[in-house]
Amino acid sequence: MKIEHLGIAVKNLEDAEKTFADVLGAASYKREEVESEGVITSFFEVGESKIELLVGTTEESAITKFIEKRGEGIHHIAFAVDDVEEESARLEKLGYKVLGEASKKGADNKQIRFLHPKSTNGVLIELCQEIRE
Ligand code: CMX
Repeated sequence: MKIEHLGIAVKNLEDAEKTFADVLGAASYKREEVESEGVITSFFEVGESKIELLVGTTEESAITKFIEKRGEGIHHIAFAVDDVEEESARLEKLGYKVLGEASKKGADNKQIRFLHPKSTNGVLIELCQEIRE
């Protein structure tokens, strides 16, 4: 439906929050830890989309590994979808490598699922659906 957010892997959250607040002219509106993913996130609004800064909190965190291997930078693109399970099934059927057995709860009240970057031109794609209570 739209680019929900761009995920950026950073080494130091405070420093990166200052940089992006300077660039965007507005401060981060929230920080949220996603313990199951080993990350702390920090969000900025950019029009109808967001920037999500991500710092790893454990050695096993995908963000820690990403930074070790590739350095800081754009980590993923998240597309807003109406139904994450439906979209995952559609893409799996088309032969894309959809990660995990099912969607899981991510930051910012989203149900999320990833497509492996090796099946999508080297770009990690997150499908994310707003959780409707
Ligand atoms: N973008 C592009 N390529 C990436 C990548 C990324 N973000 N992360 C890893 N890769 C590459 C690696 O460099 C490696 O490439 P080579 O084989 O050429 O060296 C390859 O993918 C495999 O990397 P790996 O470290 O062995 O990782 P896995 O295959 O086990 O898993 C991945 C890779 C991308 C699915 C996983 O590391 C990941 O990032 N999962 C998403 C976790 C995440 O972002 N959680 C935060 C959620 C917060 C929220 O939004 O709610």
